[in-house]
Amino acid sequence: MENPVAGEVLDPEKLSFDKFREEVLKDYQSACESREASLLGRKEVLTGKAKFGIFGDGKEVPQVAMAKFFRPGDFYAGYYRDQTFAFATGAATIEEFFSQLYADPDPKHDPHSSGRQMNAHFATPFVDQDGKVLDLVNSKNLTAGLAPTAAQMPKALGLAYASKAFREVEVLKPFTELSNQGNEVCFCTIGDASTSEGHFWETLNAAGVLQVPLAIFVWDDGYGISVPRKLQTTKGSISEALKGFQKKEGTNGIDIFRVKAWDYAGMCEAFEAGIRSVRLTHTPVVFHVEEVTQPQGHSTSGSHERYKPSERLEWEREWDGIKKMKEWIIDNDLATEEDLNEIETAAKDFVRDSRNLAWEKYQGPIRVQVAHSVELIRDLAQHSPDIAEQLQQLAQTLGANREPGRKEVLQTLHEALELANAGGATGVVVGPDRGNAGGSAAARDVAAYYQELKKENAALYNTHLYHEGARNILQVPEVKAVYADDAPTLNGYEILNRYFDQLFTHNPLVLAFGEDLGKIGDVNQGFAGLQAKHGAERIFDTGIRELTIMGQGIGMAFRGLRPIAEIQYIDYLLYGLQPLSDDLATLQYRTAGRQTAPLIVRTRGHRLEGIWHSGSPMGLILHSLRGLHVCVPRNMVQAAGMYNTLLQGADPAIMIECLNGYRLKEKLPANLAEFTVPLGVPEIIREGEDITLVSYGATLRIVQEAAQVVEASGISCEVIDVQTLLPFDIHHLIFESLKKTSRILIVDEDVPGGAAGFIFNKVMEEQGGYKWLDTAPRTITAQAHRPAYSSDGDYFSKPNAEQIIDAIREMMAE
Ligand SMILES: Cc1ncc(C[n+]2csc(CCOP(=O)(O)OP(=O)(O)O)c2C)c(N)n1
Ligand SMILES: [Mg+2]
Repeated sequence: MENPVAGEVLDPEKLSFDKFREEVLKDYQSACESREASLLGRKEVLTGKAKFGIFGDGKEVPQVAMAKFFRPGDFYAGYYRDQTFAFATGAATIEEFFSQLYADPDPKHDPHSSGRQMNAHFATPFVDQDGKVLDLVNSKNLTAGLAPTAAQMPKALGLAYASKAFREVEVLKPFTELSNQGNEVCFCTIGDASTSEGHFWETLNAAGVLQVPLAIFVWDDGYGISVPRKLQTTKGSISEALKGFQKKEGTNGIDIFRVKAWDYAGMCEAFEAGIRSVRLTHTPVVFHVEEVTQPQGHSTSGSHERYKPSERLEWEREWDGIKKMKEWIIDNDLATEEDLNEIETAAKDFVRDSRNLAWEKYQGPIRVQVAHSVELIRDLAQHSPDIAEQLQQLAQTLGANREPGRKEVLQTLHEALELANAGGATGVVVGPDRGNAGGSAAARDVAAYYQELKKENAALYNTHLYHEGARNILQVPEVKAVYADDAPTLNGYEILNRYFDQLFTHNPLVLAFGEDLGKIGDVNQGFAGLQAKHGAERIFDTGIRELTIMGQGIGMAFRGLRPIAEIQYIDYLLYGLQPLSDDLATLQYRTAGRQTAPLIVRTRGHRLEGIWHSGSPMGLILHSLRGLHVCVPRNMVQAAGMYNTLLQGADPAIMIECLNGYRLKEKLPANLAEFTVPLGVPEIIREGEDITLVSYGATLRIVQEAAQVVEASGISCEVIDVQTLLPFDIHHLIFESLKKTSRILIVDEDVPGGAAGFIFNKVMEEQGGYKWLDTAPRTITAQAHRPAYSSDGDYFSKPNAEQIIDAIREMMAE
């Protein structure tokens, strides 16, 4: 193996003195520039040019030291304090930092979030517009920041785990475009207070067990906003509290370093040794960086004088890292005070220029919109004498706005149109869609521009929830399942088992893991025997840790793998929901499509037995996981087809298999590894004329039972399986069915108003289904309480066939 740690040297004996000095001064310059960005950034907020700011002042020196050891191919998962790291690694410029602070939506100006995230949430590109993974081996890779404390931890585990997989899984070794033999380290940062979160502990425990190249830097500034360390951490010290995790001879575990944030040389030494070791041995490491300061307090939302005692504030001034670094440089004769003062002055100028550029770039296009709007409104005024004065006033106010936003432009145009609508003497009328209908030519021009800007803004603010390029899920071609004449009939779980066997044979990038998934092949035997066949590195057991199983999957998916991560029962999804909702579901949106992690979450649910083994929290899933696809196959053949579809796309998804479907018989398709079930396309599984019954998953079997019963009375039911809840019926097939039947009953085993409410909204409002109704539409759902145990409990808690039959009869009689 190539020496993975070559080049990580800051030893003056190995570098020429000049080179060493140059590097130190460059670091000093980076630290000073970053400090200036913090100081100026805060001013921008206080003067109203930006809405909110959170800055990295006080954390500069640790971060320039950390950045020295971050190599191309490495990954970063951190939080909002790491601007210095982003600047020092070249992942962000100071101008971009200000663009993001202003929320500039132009991706050329804020390439990290296109104005969608608060400042200091950095992200480098991971995929191209068509969802193809970029050359991550030769770039420094920052995964998109997120605000919930410790939310970076779960994905960090997965980013590091991928290196282990690339190093150890035989079939992954040829993927040299994705990994350099697993030599990549995931750098993860966290604040001292955020280590109180369960995320931190679960991640650390998993990393200690798994032995992955994860380097965690704890920025210990003694506070989480106003709450001091002693209320956060056992023994008031995270490295003390972590001692039992320390790796020893012959054990697994992690290495722990303690360093001081003002000690530039000490940190360089510790980081060098720690990173060298983690890269080589995959033993995780924690750097407890103590005595960090926070000169400007937590954020622009308040002042730290409210909670920090004056002695602490005094201490922070005295032990400011940049001040100490300056003293160290002078003491070691690396530069004179004058040299350093010059660097500081240059840093001020540079940051001010960057700020000015960012502001101009942000305001430029808006000013063009303002100028054009003013012109159009003034023109309208000339043609509308009765409202001329008010229109002139509108134009005047907009034109005089010194810091206009896109919102103000649109609001002003709308107001002008409202005035025109009110008529005045000209009788101007512009349609409610603000389109080109009616009104004078001048009014139509205003309306047309309003429309144009609305479209433009929608493209800026309302795109990229899902992948929009060549690997868009709706572009995956449909390949129908084909059956041999003598196709065997198997149990559902056996269908899946054969499917996964073929999948793991053909697709080396797929890995599957979860509780009881490896050795016994999952609790319903979908993977039975497959670990022995495909290897314990590809199909494996994990600890009971849903949160970090999800994070592990997310991180691996970031790195070009196609993980299938299990939640054993859907009822336990809540434990893993936070990273799915906050991180995964928002990822493409918050990076405007530059990052994606196409994780497939596999779980099983719907009716079985008892409060925690029969859940169907589909409303919860639908409303917390926009940004994932939600697949609810009625049987395992449909599930296999959906897996095939998902694996061709670039989006994440959750697959909910029917718990009570594993032992139902199904015919085995001949093209198991190839056929696809298109997402968003419902299937009519029983044709009928009188009433449309809409459902999915396990409940469909009860719906079919009911349809069968009422047929004897001459009632013809059309039964529709929606197949996927997100996307939902993209061709409006349910609407087409309603045209024929004029009656609709939605059956769902979630709580009242859950998924049934979602379907109702889609069909009635989005599809306009109400137009064809002869009777009031209905839903039948589970009860509001959790389902009681046993068959009777299930019967009286979940929808049953008799309820459906009665509802159909009532609706037919209405
Ligand atoms: C889950 C969650 N809870 C609360 C917050 C509000 N919040 C933002 S930062 C913060 C304190 C974090 O302190 P620490 O981890 O020490 O980082 P520091 O800001 O001191 O660098 C809190 C409570 C949040 N962002 N996320
Ligand atoms: Mg803190």
